[in-house]
Amino acid sequence: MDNDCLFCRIVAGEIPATVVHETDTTLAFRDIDPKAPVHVLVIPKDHHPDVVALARDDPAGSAALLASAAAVAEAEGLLTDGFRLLFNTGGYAGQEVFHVHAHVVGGAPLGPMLA
Ligand code: IU
Repeated sequence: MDNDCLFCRIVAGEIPATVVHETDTTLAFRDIDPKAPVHVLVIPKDHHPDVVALARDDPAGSAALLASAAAVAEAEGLLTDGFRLLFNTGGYAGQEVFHVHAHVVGGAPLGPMLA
């Protein structure tokens, strides 16, 4: 755990979040500033700064994160019409929280790309 990391502190229960899915290694919770009717963040409980580090350092954790994102999409009713699964990675992409997180976004037509 990184005590300076917001998402590590959510995993530790120190900061509240609306949790929608949890496994031994992952946690999914609603984004506080949703960009669509459904906007859930899916994270590994272990700290990795971005998806590149996760893929390099924890392949099993990468697979678990994708499986949790798929479970969230199904539970949120997104499989019929589709959804977006997105990892902002680094400054140019606008990554703000440096604990890897998958955005599961859907529930309405999204257009070609998130703003
Ligand atoms: P990004 O991919 O790092 O840009 O996304 C960070 C997301 O974390 C962003 O959509 C925020 O609304 C969201 N978020 C949150 O859900 N809870 C928080 O306490 C904070 C940010 I700070």
